[in-house]
Amino acid sequence: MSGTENRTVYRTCPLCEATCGLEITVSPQEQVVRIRGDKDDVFSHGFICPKGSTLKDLHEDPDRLRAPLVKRDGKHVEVSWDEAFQEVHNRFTAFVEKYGRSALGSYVGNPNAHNLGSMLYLSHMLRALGTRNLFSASSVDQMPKHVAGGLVFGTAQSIAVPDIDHTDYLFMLGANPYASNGSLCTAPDFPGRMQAIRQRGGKVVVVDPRRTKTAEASDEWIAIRPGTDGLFLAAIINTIFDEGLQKIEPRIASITNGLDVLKSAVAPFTAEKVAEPTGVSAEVITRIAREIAAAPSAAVYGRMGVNTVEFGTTNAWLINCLSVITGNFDRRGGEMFTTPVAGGATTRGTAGTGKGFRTGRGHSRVSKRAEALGEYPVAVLAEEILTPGEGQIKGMVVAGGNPVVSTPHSAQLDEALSQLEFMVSIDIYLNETSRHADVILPPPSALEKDHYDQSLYVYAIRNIANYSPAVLSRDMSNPDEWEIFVKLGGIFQGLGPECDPHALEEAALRASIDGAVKNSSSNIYGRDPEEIFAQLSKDGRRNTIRSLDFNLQTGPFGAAFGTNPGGASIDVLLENPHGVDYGALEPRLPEALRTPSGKIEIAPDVLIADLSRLEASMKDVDPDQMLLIGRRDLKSNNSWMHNIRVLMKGSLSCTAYVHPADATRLGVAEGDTVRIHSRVGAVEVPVEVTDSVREGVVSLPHGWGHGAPGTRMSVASGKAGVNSNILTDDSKMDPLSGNAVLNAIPVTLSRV
Ligand SMILES: Nc1nc2c(c(=O)[nH]1)N[C@H]1C(S)=C(S)[C@@H](COP(=O)(O)OP(=O)(O)OC[C@H]3O[C@@H](n4cnc5c(=O)[nH]c(N)nc54)[C@H](O)[C@@H]3O)O[C@H]1N2
Ligand SMILES: Nc1nc2c(c(=O)[nH]1)N[C@H]1C(S)=C(S)[C@@H](COP(=O)(O)OP(=O)(O)OC[C@H]3O[C@@H](n4cnc5c(=O)[nH]c(N)nc54)[C@H](O)[C@@H]3O)O[C@H]1N2
Ligand code: SF4
Ligand SMILES: [Mo]
Repeated sequence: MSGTENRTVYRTCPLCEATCGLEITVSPQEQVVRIRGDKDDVFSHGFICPKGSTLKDLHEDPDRLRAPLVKRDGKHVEVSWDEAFQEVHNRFTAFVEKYGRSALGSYVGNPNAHNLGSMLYLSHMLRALGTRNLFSASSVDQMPKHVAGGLVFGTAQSIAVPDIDHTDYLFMLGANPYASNGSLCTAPDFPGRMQAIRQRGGKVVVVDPRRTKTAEASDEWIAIRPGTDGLFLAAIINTIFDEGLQKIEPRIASITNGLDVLKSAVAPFTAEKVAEPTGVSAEVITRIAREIAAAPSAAVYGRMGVNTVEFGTTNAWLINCLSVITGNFDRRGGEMFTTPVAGGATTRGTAGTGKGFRTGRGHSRVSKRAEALGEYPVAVLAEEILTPGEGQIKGMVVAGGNPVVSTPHSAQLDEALSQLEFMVSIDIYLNETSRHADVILPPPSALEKDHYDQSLYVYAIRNIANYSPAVLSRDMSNPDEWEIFVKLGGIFQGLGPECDPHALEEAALRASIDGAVKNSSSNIYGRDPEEIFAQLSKDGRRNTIRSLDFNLQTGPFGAAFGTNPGGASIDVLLENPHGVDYGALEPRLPEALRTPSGKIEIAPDVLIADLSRLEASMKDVDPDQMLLIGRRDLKSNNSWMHNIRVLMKGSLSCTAYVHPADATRLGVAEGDTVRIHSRVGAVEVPVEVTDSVREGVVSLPHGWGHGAPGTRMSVASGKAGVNSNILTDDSKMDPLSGNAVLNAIPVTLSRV
């Protein structure tokens, strides 16, 4: 593109789940001049956080990889794309001949959830690998929500979203949207929306061992002992039943199985009994139960702090239960399912019934952990690599992930990856994980890719659609990210390094069209596949935009290729660069259910049975045990944005928060270095003494610990911090989902 004037374009920020609209000014020389919030964005209305404008810095970061790297004699050297794919082909072919595909593994990281190319095509590559050893960041994150939602409502995507814009009472556990901007609750300007609850006379209660900014901005902070939310939630539910405060809507009661089972199963959890282990008094528990029951509407929302603990799935489930029994499920101001514009598991197939959900279709080789969502828990990845025997993982493909920093007992995984005989990373940096790769394939920067949040809009507080074309055109000799995945898929299928990703993509799209026209629940049932393909391909469209158009047109608001004029399509989104708002969430039950019974299964056997483990956990609570919890900072993003200078200068740093009483007991003062020791490792880190953490709790951010040899992140290395996952324990897990335990880790502290 050329001209003499700046141009202004709009692009959704891909950095976190808030999906803020950005207004980006680009000079005639194709330089980004300015990035600010898009005030006309239908969802974010101009909101932006300090990270949003750094897409320019990210794009211009000299350390960001622009060409593939191949490891030769232990050093990464730049090669051409042809050479890189040839290298992958050669190494892959030799590897599979020697070990077979069962020795392959893969890990998929968080940025893929923010990436259209990944959403549409990553699965092609994973299938082509032909291995069951699939891992992802989901099992250090939200897997418990998928499992609980799946068991109760029928699909892994059956995760209800708190209707924060309309609620009268927000009860929030283990979430810090003032730093994270919300998660599995896509809501740009979550803090502003939270304040609006209070301004309209509602109440916000935050349950967190730390007085976060979110807690400070709420009406009430409950400083729970880490890891004990399950007891707290069970006691709230029990209190509601016990006092007869349940008010289950008749509409919901008639489609819910197991309410009586639930009621008797929570009976052992009285407020009096759980008060000591949770550190929350019986009075507070009882009052909160009454408040939630009495509120005109209440939304219960739990996130990382209640998902990444030993009772992660139980917590996610109890939150659903609390919502159902107080009449808040599937109604305005409570929790509802989104109607994703590009479609999703709750909009496909037969309305109101389905195959249901289960885990355990296969188990990991070494410690026999159950599969969930086609994956094994990433906490067992290192042992799968390190333990000899049939099926031992000896080769890995890592896509947009940094498990060496982000998964538990990370020193062990670091060692394991160094022993692999074949490793490919698709990554924009040479970092702690990709340094182990034989070949690193860097996708273009975010500004050079088109964008649509197909994944995050599934969990948004409104039904939104917003498509952004690439802001800057890329050097066309560099493949787009989708192209890397499809090309690798071709290579892994044995089609050779010359295979054409465009042809493979077209074949896949044609297969999707063929499937839809034969599916009686599709809005294009019975149509001519050639006609559909021709419409999608108009104006020479292909690849991401074309596949997305297919999803939009066949989605719940879809234009259906002419039969629903004005319905959702890429044409409509191109005409609306600030996005299209398809409205607030609406009740969707029973239509959104996909359980075999067509009902809400409020008391699944596995969850009920596991309550005995929850009950037993009460006696394990040791009030003198120091517990480690995590922390996020607004100016940081997991492990990979510490190379952005503007974010790193100033207050952002890696420190341990310690309560003054603990500091006195340990003899440490502000700025001293402490050694934190867990079962699996130890780190040394400066202390900040603050009463914002509960006594007995130490808070350390994750995503740090840079500067490893062979990495290329000059800014991050200059302020390296320590990796908190050196301390987290890979042997601890939520048994129901396989999710890692990242919070409530027993540690000891000593002065250095
Ligand atoms: N102790 C502790 N550990 C945690 C957490 C915690 O709270 N506490 N949080 C967990 C959570 S919620 C998550 S989601 C995980 C994240 O875990 P990961 O996904 O493994 O780690 P990230 O830090 O997100 O690393 C992303 C990687 O993708 C690369 N990247 C960035 N953009 C792109 C792109 O556009 N394309 C490609 N191909 N690569 C890109 C980055 O360079 C980086 O290597 O960490 C988890 N780990
Ligand atoms: N700035 C920024 N934004 C991000 C990210 C980031 O790294 N930086 N990461 C993104 C990602 S991948 C995700 S998944 C989301 C996560 O989004 P959130 O879940 O909102 O983020 P966290 O800051 O991890 O919040 C978890 C809270 O749980 C508390 N907590 C710890 N243990 C317990 C416990 O046992 N019980 C209770 N009740 N609370 C506990 C912690 O103190 C913390 O305040 O954020 C996303 N947004
Ligand atoms: S809140 Fe998230 S989506 Fe919005 S500007 Fe910040 S990083 Fe981007
Ligand atoms: Mo995450």
